[in-house]
Amino acid sequence: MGETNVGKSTLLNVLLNEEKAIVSDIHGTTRDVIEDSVNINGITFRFIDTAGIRDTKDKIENMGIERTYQKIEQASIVLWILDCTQLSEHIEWLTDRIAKRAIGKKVILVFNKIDKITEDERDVLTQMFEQFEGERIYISARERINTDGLQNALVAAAQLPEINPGDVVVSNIRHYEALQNAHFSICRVIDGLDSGISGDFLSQDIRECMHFLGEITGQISNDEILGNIFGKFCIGK
Ligand SMILES: Nc1nc2c(ncn2[C@@H]2O[C@H](COP(=O)(O)OP(=O)(O)O)[C@@H](O)[C@H]2O)c(=O)[nH]1
Ligand SMILES: [Mg+2]
Repeated sequence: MGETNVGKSTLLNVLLNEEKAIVSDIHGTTRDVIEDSVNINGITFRFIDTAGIRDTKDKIENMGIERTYQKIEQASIVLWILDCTQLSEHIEWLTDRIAKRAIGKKVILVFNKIDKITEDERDVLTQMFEQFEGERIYISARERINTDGLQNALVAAAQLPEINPGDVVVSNIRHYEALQNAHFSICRVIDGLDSGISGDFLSQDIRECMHFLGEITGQISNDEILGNIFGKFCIGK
């Protein structure tokens, strides 16, 4: 999201590697939401290009702006695009409109059109946004400067857990559920030990934990598991 003409649609096209959205220097070109998915480093991102936020009397454009606000609320990561050459009095106005809708989301400030400013001007920008806590990144969407840096920032913001070669990966949903249940019962045992409850109650939870582990190791085959297997493999009982 961002104001009109900052380069949101240009960036969408770069990220999707396709001329999906219309780019022009006319303010208010994008009036409706344009979205598509793309895979970056194994993660599927759904990018949503929105109508630029500005004060306008145009009824249709205002409907588009309302949709922009709705999309901010739905998004997990908000890319707030700013035009380096047009950092205006609007920033405060815009902050008011965005901040309250982006609570709890990752906000990345994307300074676009760095091809048009000098190093010194960039330093001034950094100072202007000093109090802003979110991550910031400098790019040129049109000239494709540091757009790969933005992609890396997006992957980092998605915060998927890293899988290392030695890690155990649970790929079967039945195993996953059994492990979770085993975990819950063993937590109850630990709580019970802490509060000093009697051995009878503890053994009940320990037995339950063993039962769930047994569902994985194959020592227990109850009706539920059979039901699960028949359900999954479409074999008649
Ligand atoms: N110099 C420069 N111009 C850009 C850059 N990105 C977009 N533009 C231009 O800015 C204008 C508005 O772009 P657009 O993507 O339609 O902006 P939107 O309204 O935010 O979607 C167009 O003329 C683009 O060619 C950039 O990185 N550098
Ligand atoms: Mg646009």
